[in-house]
Amino acid sequence: MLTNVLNVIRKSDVVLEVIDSREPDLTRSHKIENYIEKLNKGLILVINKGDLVPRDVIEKWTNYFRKEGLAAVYISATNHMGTRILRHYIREKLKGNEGVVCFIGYPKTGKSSIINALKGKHSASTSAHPMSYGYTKTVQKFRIDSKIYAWDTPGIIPPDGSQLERIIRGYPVEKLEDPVKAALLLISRILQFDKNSLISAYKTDFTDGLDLLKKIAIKRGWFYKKDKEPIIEEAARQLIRDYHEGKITYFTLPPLDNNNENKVSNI
Ligand SMILES: Nc1nc2c(ncn2[C@@H]2O[C@H](COP(=O)(O)OP(=O)(O)OP(=O)(O)O)[C@@H](O)[C@H]2O)c(=O)[nH]1
Ligand SMILES: [Mg+2]
Repeated sequence: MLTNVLNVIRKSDVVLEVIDSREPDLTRSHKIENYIEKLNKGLILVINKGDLVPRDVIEKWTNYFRKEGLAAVYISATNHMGTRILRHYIREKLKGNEGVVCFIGYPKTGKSSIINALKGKHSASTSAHPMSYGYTKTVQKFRIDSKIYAWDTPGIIPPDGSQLERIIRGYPVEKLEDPVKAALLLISRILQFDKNSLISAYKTDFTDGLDLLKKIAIKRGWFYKKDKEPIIEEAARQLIRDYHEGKITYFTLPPLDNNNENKVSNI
């Protein structure tokens, strides 16, 4: 899988690393970024799912990455926000020449959705009901304008890191040995930032993570036949899927710099 990512990077002129606006830091891969730098390829950090966080938050992240010296742009593939600017960034990196770009990133960050948004047509299939990571399995090349071609996919970076990081990075839900433990980790992460995001996603208040999973199972009518207990494992898998499909909205903030400066516009 990783070989695929590296191969597609080698074949491309510009690499677009797609990250999630809710967790920009956790969905970045420094390992892959170092590799791109060594190959001297142009890199653009694409902060996707911008519709899930307030505009000023995503601008702060964009500013933070730009201060690191990265070309960063925020978009929402589903709302078609920022696609014009992204196209502009790609053209700039290609210096007006014809070229091939590739989209890489952890599973479910929205690589195929961005290609669709750039093309304006449904040409790269997306995983609305992701059953496994690596939904896009074949290498396909799409023309996204008269001079720019794009590879969809082999750009999937295998989810690595701590248990929480692997969940946020799209580790396949059906492969989780203990989905409840995984969902509880994700819930406690979200609770650090915004309990209301879970209350409004599931239309119920709750005392703790386990209580939320029970309530989700009860609402959906998921009960074991034997003892009529709620199937919290199924609720746990559902919550993780909902997270990746963008049904849970919360935000994290970048570390503040010394000047407390965070404002930037997306141009
Ligand atoms: N809210 C929101 N959801 C998005 C956005 N972009 C993608 N999604 C959702 O995120 C999920 C994954 O999108 P894909 O485009 O299939 O992601 P991918 O990175 O190609 O996924 P893999 O090919 O499986 O790695 C889908 O449920 C999309 O609808 C966005 O900008 N906003
Ligand atoms: Mg895909």
